[in-house]
Amino acid sequence: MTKHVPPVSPDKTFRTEILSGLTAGRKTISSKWLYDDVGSHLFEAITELDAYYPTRTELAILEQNRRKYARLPGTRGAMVELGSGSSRKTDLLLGAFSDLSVYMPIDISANHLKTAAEKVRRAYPSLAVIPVAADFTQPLGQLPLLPELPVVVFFPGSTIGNFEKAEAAQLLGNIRKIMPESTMIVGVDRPKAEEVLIEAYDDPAGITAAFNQNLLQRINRELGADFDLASFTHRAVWNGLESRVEMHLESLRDQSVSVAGTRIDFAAGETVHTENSHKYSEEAFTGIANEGGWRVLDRDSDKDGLFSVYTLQAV
Ligand code: SAH
Ligand code: AVI
Repeated sequence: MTKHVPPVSPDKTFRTEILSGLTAGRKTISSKWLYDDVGSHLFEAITELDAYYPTRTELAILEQNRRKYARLPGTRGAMVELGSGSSRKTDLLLGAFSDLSVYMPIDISANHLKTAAEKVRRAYPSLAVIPVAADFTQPLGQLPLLPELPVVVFFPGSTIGNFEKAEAAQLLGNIRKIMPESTMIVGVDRPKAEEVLIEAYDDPAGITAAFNQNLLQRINRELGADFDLASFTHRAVWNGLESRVEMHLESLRDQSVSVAGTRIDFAAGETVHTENSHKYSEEAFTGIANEGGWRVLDRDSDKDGLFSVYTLQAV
């Protein structure tokens, strides 16, 4: 059974956050809301695209180094995964972590999580699989208690890059507080040529555009809104100052939309900022990890220097 701690997207939280984001001076919606059932499937489709280099690059790094990661103390206890998605990368590690007894995937996308957890259960019958449908930016103290076991936290995908720098350090700090002696394996995307980044976040097949636009469809579905999808377009923008790719939904004309009974006005060219995807140098990520109370043990990258997997120790 999937544990809901606390219930993930009670309509009220979604409604409150969407309305406060759309009525702010600069319209912004947290990227965590991109992941309903449809969004999670679209994300999986993105990971298969030639243009989207992070998934295949991280998978190759994990595969190459998994014997080394299997020597981390936590692998003899419990693995807690943040933003586990399909658990495809996990499967690769679980094959090497033969002494692991508990796997706790945490994800906001409840149905997707349930399906992925069942698959892991079938593949590793002796592992206790405890899926937790939760928003990991909320107090994690409410997680089901782990038995007294060493813990390895797995945080792949460069999902850490979807947070503002200060929030990322705070999130790492919260994790360290509730899992004080743990080690972490965390995937981090690196800065690279702008053309490569824009192609990855505005792919020719339009899957990323569909992923971004699904947010408006979700708001229509769940909040009875009347967004006209043809009047908003996907934009991927490189923000060099912040070293991040930003996703926006740009209004193509002056228009008003009704969201949960509230009228929201858009000017032509105005955007809703829907995601940040930070690209960190070693120096920048080490700074964030240290601020969150973690020491860098090791870093592994592909030969082209596209992506890094760090191992961290809570201090
Ligand atoms: N780890 C997978 C999936 C990455 S996509 C991979 O590397 O391919 C990001 C995942 O994090 C999604 O499954 C999404 O549902 C989840 N997620 C995003 N924000 C979250 C939050 N605040 N709390 C819990 N899960 C979150
Ligand atoms: C999950 N996250 C790290 C992805 C990223 O690359 O920032 C989400 C994504 N957004 C557009 N494409 C993929």
